[in-house]
Amino acid sequence: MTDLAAVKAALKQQRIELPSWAFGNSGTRFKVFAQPGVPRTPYEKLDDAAQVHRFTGVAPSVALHIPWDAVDDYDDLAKHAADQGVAVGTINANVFQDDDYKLGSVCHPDPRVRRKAVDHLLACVDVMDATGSRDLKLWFADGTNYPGQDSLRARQERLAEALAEVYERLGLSQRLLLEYKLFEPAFYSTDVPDWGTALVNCLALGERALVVVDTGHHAPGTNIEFIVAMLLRAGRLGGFDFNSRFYADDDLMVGAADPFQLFRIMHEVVQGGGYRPEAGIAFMLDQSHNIEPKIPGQIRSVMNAQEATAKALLVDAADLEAAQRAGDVLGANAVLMDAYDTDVRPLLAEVRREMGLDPDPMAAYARSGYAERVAAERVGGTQAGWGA
Ligand code: RM4
Ligand code: MN
Repeated sequence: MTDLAAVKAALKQQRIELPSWAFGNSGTRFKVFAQPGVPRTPYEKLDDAAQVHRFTGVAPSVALHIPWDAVDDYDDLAKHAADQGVAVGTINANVFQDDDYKLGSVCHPDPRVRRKAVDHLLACVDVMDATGSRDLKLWFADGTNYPGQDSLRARQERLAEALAEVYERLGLSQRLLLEYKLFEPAFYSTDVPDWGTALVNCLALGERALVVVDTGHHAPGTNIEFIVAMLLRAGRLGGFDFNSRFYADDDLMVGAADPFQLFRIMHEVVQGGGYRPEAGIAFMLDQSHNIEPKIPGQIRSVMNAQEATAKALLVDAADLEAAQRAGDVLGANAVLMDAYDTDVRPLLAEVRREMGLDPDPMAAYARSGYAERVAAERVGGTQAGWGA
């Protein structure tokens, strides 16, 4: 029997980090569609993120992307976040939108460009110092489009060298999270394409170097929960960038494409001890709301993550283990499916009520009038966007 009180307690202490870029305009390489009321500054992005936390109660931190969220005074930005009831979370470094980075950033063949990229990563650590952020998240667009274009091995040397310099600069309570992605924008080779490459690099750096699993960064059919189990075993799972994919790196709402996969991932997290706060795993969203309204898109995503987590917490671990040990294939599968097939929405509504929240965050946000208010207030200026 699963202990319902313990499940509820675990759901109340869940933490999901929101991406600042989810609140700005975004799109595909074909078109970025503007929406009314979109933030014009990093401050306004934090205001919007605070709404998601206000109605869900489990999203108290916001990841920044530098330079998209560059400001003059990071202390002041962190103070503004606190005033809104949220905190600045992970710092994401952007070394993929400058003309200099055409052939890569930290793996670029020209040492001048590599220096520029590493200097930006070091500047991101300065931002972390000012905001009190724990994690520096690195994703590199580096790779090649044509066989022979550059030496695959030399690029790995350059990558290792750059990462070592950044790792050295981190404070003892700061961590380096290395994210991998199968392909895109490079189409022939990518310098950090998979969890193996990310893990090998992290192992060489030290114990505060950890791998990030972006759920959208795998080939179709990849068993992501297996990767999660392996990284947890190795003590090197740093966090997740949650989103959904149907085809490539679609950045759709988590749990929208494959809620069963999300459940299986959360099951491995729970069974592997990764859900305990001491495990330090960062559960982040990395999404773009290109055609749907952004704040409700984030609220829905947080709710989807909560539902998958609730189901994973409902798995009867003792029954599952007994069936597994007995070699009871169908019995073990049934234990898992019983949890997955549970409608956890009433349980989550109860959890929210007990947290002093509205049981229906989507409806409560819609009623709040926030969307209408910011659409009226935020006229003039330049809307934030992901800069494509
Ligand atoms: C990348 C990767 C990074 C994200 C950028 C915007 O594909 O997922 O995590 O910061 O996109
Ligand atoms: Mn990501």
